[in-house]
Amino acid sequence: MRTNFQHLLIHQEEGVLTITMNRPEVLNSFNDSMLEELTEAVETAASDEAIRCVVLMGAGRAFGAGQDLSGFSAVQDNGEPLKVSEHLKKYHRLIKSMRAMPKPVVGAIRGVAAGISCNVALACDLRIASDNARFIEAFARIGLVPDGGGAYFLPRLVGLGKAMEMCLLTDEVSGPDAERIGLVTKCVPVDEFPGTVAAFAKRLANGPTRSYGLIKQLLYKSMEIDLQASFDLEGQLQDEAFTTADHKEGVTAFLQKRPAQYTGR
Ligand code: LHQ
Repeated sequence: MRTNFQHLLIHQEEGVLTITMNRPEVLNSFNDSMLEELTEAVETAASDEAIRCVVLMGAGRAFGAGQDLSGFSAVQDNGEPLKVSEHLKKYHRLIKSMRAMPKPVVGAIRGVAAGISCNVALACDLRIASDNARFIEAFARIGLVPDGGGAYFLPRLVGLGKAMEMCLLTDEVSGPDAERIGLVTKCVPVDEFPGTVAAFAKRLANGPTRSYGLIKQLLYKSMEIDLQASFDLEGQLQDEAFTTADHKEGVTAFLQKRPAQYTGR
């Protein structure tokens, strides 16, 4: 993994890759370059066996404020109307890569997560929030619809009623409320946030990584298929999990009454 990104900070330690979006002066809102760099970092992490958990966070006081609106206009430089759907395909690639990543992706949300940054946070497998977190489905504030998978992820996480409320009213959801409605795994005081995120990520990085990757596949796919198809998929994935070194280690450790030492293989 290269570390010389213009808009990302990269830190790798003990199986945890922390990617920090780093445009704090504009609350880490996305320009093209940060979006491309983030996609590259995520896709590189996917195939790097030394990385067993990815943490995504923002530098400074925010997670992210969505698309950088200062450089974005409905009319392009050449006077042609902008086809936003073409631009959105770049976000879709990022989000699909996050979901397909065969290891856990943790969103670490301190401060505001608005617009498409909120939805990138929702695309993570798990989320930890600080108590000053603010989740805002800000799109309707500027006359847009939720993009970046918000309409897909949000109702699945919190139910249609709450999702509709967040998208139509665009009111902020605080970190404690996000924990209460199941939008995040845990909300902690902001001074405990770095330690909590690090411990959470380390726990995941020390887990049975291949099993985690298969669990992601099974849960995400099962949201879209019927019971029989889910049974078929669970059989196929369990056949694969059964052959892993970590499964063998887990059973051996259980029988020997000791903690398992997973290697991610
Ligand atoms: C920003 C931004 C920003 C530039 C804060 N851009 N500078 C849309 C269009 C097309 C294609 C793709 O998809 C999308 C999806 C989207 O993401 S649409 C939604 C875009 N995001 C928003 O509408 C949120 C805009 N930002 C805000 O409403 C506020 O900044 C929030 C509520 C996020 C935070 O408020 P505050 O904590 O009060 O901070 P602030 O407003 O003072 O912002 C600090 C600075 O960051 C400020 O610059 P300045 O030079 O005055 O210090 C802002 O202009 C800048 N900033 N968001 N998206």
